[in-house]
Amino acid sequence: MSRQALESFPKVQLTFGPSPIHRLNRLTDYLGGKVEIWAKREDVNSGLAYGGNKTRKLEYLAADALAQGCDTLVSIGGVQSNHTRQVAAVAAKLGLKCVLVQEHWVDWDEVNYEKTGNILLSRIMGAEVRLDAAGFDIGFRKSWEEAISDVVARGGKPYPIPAGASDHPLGGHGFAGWAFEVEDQERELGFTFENVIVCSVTGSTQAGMIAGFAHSNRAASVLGIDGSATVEKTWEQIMRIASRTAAAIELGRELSDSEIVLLDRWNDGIYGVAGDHTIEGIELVARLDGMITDPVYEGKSITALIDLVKEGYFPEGSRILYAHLGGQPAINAYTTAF
Ligand code: 5PA
Repeated sequence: MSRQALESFPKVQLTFGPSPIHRLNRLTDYLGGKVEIWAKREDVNSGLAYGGNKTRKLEYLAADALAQGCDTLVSIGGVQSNHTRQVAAVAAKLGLKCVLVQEHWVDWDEVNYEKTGNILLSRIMGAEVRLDAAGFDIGFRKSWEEAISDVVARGGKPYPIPAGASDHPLGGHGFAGWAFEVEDQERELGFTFENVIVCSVTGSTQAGMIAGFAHSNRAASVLGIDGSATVEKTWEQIMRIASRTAAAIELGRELSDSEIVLLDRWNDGIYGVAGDHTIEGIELVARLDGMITDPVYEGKSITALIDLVKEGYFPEGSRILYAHLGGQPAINAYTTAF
């Protein structure tokens, strides 16, 4: 039922199609070989400015923007937001204008922080980039509302996209589709994954997965790894978006609290900065399997996965799926972390 309901929502194809799944052989061996580590690669899901998890979410929001006749995508994030870079790419691809509010979410004192990585790519793609002094918050912002009203004042028609394309009626749809896609890929592989590991900040990636997997009662096997360090707020946002998405795709029941799993041990106590342990995790996976993860998001979730395997959290013989959500361009703004 859920799957057909999701398919009734219009979508613009922005990804290449199903993202690849492969085994991380050397990491699996390094961790003793009793638990198999696999990765599903949203970091290579599209040819649009390196893609990532937002590109998959934006397939639904972009269709809505076009249907409403909007001419400008307006969104918000930190200075090194991956999300805003993906919004800029989608706007370029669809021939729309783009206004981005880039807030001071992270105190990272590196000379080129406001010039390189994601923000550089957004500028190259022609987005209007507005730097704003406000700190980290996944909620709605005044600067964002101003950006929207400025577009209207200029005679444009804005399509507002909240932080991470999350707190939006269509925010969870992309990753509900991801869950169904995993189930198709599992059929081809001939086995099912015991757990999915995913980094959560604004929440709709995990929320979508939960709504999608809930139809086969697998939602609680999605282990969210908090990267926000505002854990309660993120948990509540995941619950809200998962419930909204589940209703939209006709799950036919309420979600329970136990289906929203958000682990808080790996956020390093702060959004946007990696501790030594996270840096070790990033280097380990890079050196073993050539897989690059970033200090803000994926480095934290891959480190969580490594620690959980070491701690014996997963029973022997488990196959774990690491959702790689992208984020590598930001590394260029974090050279001193390495
Ligand atoms: C982001 C988010 P959610 O926000 O959907 O929970 O996803 C977390 C996440 N991994 C995980 C990567 C690489 C991400 O970019 N990034 C935000 C951004 O502005 O880039 C929304 C915060």
